[in-house]
Amino acid sequence: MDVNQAIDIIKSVLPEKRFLHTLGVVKAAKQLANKYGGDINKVELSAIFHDYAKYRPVEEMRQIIIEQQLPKQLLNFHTELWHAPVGAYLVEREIGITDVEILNGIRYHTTGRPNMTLVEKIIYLADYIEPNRQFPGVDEVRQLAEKNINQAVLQATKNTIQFLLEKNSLVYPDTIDTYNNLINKS
Ligand code: DGI
Ligand code: FE
Ligand code: FE
Repeated sequence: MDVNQAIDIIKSVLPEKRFLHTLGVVKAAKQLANKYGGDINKVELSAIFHDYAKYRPVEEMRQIIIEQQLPKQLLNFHTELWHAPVGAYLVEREIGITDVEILNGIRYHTTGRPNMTLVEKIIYLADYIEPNRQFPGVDEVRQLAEKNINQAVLQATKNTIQFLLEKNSLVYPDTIDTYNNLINKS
């Protein structure tokens, strides 16, 4: 798939603000791929489509999770998590991308997972640090991303878990497992 064609497609399915966020993720992801040696073309396509399903109706996503045998436990957690695995499914079905590395970058961009591939780490981190993001702690993660990708992913995960705890939100097991896995590695 040609990158310009991919950009045109995503522009047509996202509101302006989310499209600008996506361009920021593409920029950050390409920088990380240059620094850490990731496959630029895969990283770029994964970044372009990472939020493909973000605006799908919740009921459509629920049906896809059930019918396509995505993890059932997603249904017991916040619907905000659903666009990542549902996005991976829809990007394959509707866009025709079959590359597992690209699809898994999309699938795990919200929660992470243990033993993430380089592409997965890059998309997860780029989504967190892209230039339009301005939440507390993001600059610290940006600085870590210059030096050590695992430490940056760990800090982003810690910040996300802390943010969820403050809100008394449920924390999805993959998010906790990402944290535990990176603590074991550090
Ligand atoms: O889609 P984006 O807004 O670009 O970013 P995202 O896909 O990382 O989604 C972010 C939201 O997902 C953010 O509000 C935090 C939330 N989130 C991440 N991990 C978990 C989570 N929400 C719950 N409930 N549980 C998690 O483990
Ligand atoms: Fe997302
Ligand atoms: Fe995003």
